[in-house]
Amino acid sequence: MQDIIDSSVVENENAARLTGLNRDYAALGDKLGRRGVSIDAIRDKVAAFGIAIPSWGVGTGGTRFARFPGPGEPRDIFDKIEDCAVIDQLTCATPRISLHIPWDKADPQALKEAASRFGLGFDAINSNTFQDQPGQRRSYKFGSLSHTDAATRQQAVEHNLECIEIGKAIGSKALTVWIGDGSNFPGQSDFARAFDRYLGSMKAVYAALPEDWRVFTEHKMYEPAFYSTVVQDWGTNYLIAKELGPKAYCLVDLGHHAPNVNIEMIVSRLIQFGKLGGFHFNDSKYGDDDLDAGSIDPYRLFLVFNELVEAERREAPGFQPAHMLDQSHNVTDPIESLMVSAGEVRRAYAQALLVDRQALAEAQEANDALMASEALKAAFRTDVEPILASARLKAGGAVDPVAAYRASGYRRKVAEKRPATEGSGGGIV
Ligand code: LRH
Ligand code: MN
Ligand code: MN
Repeated sequence: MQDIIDSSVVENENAARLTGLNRDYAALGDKLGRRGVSIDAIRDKVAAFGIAIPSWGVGTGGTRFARFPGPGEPRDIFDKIEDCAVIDQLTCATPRISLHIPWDKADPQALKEAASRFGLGFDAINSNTFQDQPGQRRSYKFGSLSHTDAATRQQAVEHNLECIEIGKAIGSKALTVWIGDGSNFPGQSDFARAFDRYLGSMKAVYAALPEDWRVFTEHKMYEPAFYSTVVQDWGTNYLIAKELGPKAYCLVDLGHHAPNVNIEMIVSRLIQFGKLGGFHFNDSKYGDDDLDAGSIDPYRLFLVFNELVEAERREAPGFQPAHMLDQSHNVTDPIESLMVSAGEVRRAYAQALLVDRQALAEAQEANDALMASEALKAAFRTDVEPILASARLKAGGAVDPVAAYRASGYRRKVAEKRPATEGSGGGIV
């Protein structure tokens, strides 16, 4: 397996931090031991927890108003795979990439070879019928899988079938479908008929899924349609998964809800009824901001993981969620953001593993609201960084991934061979 960052850089950076880490790990281990928790067992669970990197996340995303690209932007999917390899080399937390078609379209064999050189695999494959592509016969301006025109729907179905074929060739085991279909004016669309058309199209996609595949449908309350969206919330998403059958699951993108919506409760409901497919992790203050995971409301991320850990503990039927990031980086180096975000997701997982489940259950039974809340807060307040760092170190990664990345000069080096790209306005202002 090939390393992109010189191993001596990582070793030197780690050596400078080793004594401190060992002391912090021992102190935390002592503290957890008094609670009957084995720090090594938590560390091993964290080390086994992988998060998929979205291929589109390693380029500067920008907003719909402008994009300010940084130096050394990836030119194509093969550059993106290399950037993903750097993230995984240093974090040892991101073994798979989630591709978006047609953005990442290339010879599947070449994709597979490029990824496996770095020990990477592919997670869910994403279809795109929310944009028109050059030379496309029919436009998605007024919808895709739910379009009023049967030929446009058929084109969108065929695109999803092609994604399944590509996914099969590269070793994906799931298709994620998000559509921008909806309306901008009251009356523009008949809600029921549009949903019927969508279900009809998705049934055709579902029928083409291989035996061991799953399909994830992703809900989103608004944007690009600003009055109504065909797959607008978890309720509609659940109906879809139920209508389609056992291979259909709901995908929860944290940014796709109204502000203050209780997402952890949505997660609980989907788990309870065996339909949680996975996540697009990110954070937001206002809407689908696509900010870095854990950067605004880490407690919410922890509360989501509290549900996941509880489901894992009770071995909830059908519980096998896919964990993917879906972020847009506007002002940071995307590699740094993704490394930190993968760490934040693991942090929430580690903290949730520390919840005293018996104390929580007893407080719930006794209607002791304060102690129930404290059981969660005690775990959330624990600084689990030594656990995360130790998991990385043991797997051959960096104690401090951002420091090692900066010391490596990777961005400067790729900037020499990757030409600068132009920033662009969204053109919607
Ligand atoms: C839509 C979305 C969806 C797309 C991605 C690029 O807002 O979250 O997952 O595929 O962004
Ligand atoms: Mn998403
Ligand atoms: Mn989104």
